[in-house]
Amino acid sequence: MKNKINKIKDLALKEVSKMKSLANLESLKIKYLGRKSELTNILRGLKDLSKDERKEVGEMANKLREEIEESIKYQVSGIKQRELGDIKEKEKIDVTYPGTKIKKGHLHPLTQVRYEIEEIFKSMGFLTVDGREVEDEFHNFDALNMPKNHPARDMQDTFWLKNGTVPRTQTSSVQIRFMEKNKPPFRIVSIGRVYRNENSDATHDFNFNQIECLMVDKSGKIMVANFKSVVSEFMKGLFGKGTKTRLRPSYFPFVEPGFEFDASCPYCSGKGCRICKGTGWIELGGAGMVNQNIFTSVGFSENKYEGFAFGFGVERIAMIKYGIDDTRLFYGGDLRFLEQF
Ligand code: FA5
Repeated sequence: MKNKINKIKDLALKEVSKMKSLANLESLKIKYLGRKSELTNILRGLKDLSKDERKEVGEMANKLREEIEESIKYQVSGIKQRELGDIKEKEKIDVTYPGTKIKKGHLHPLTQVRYEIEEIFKSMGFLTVDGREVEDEFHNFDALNMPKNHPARDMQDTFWLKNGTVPRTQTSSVQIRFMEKNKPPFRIVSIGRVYRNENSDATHDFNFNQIECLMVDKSGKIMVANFKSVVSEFMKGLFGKGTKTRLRPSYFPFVEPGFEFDASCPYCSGKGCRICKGTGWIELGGAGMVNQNIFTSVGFSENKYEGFAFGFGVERIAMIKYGIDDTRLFYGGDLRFLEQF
């Protein structure tokens, strides 16, 4: 019996010491200490031994049991230590290692220009207001002196929606929305998207941004001279002090008289270059003194107020400012283009 115990001891301790995984150790524990193990059998059979033998074998078997348990515990803690070490090694953080640079985004060039424009107008006391991108026919056309069948509607080919509304074709609709709720005097500026059923080319798109500006006061207080001075301040703020402006007669149903206004080309200082197509001037937008029909369409009495309005394209301004020769680049999503700003 004593030999048997010694044999079990040799085998068990050897096997335990070689074991490298916790799962295998658990099987060994069952093999040597479980209910069906040889050692448990020996302990169970003690009652059949003589008194002296029982004492001696009992002590040996119990001692071995403790030894095996101890050895398994020791082995388990060794394995756990090793695993922990591996995790530490794997997850070790080297604080001296150079970090991964997080790529910083920036505002889209059109947004940058928009903020710049808003700042310039703010400095002249203009309030920035929002408009609606989807408009009804009244605010986009009728109230702006462009009733159904008016030939001027042809200049703004429109995406009509099934319910009779339109993605607005011009920010001039903001004039009407604002005057429906506010009485003069006021000076406002509004910037936002407009949509027209047009083919895209280097200077045209079906979706672009416009700036609308409106200044109104009692009759006799606002003249074309005020408009010229505001526009010229704006141009100087955007393109530099030397920039000149000029007006040319034009027609828009919501102004009388109407103009188109140009800025001297900031690239050649008016001498003529590729960007201004040799003319020395760049056309920016439309303008004029507010037609009295617009005031009456929002419920103001005729001839009580006077004011000026102008509107032009943000993309065109950004193109001139940054020397960009194709408006479609703004919407192409090409990072090689966008990262230059
Ligand atoms: C208008 O839209 C008038 N509402 C402007 C106005 C406001 C006149 C207030 C008088 C008083 P027009 O259709 O010309 O006008 O457009 C104004 C500007 O928008 C143009 O000068 C140009 O800069 C820009 N623009 C027009 N069509 C396009 C297009 N398809 N793509 C890019 N920009 C455009």
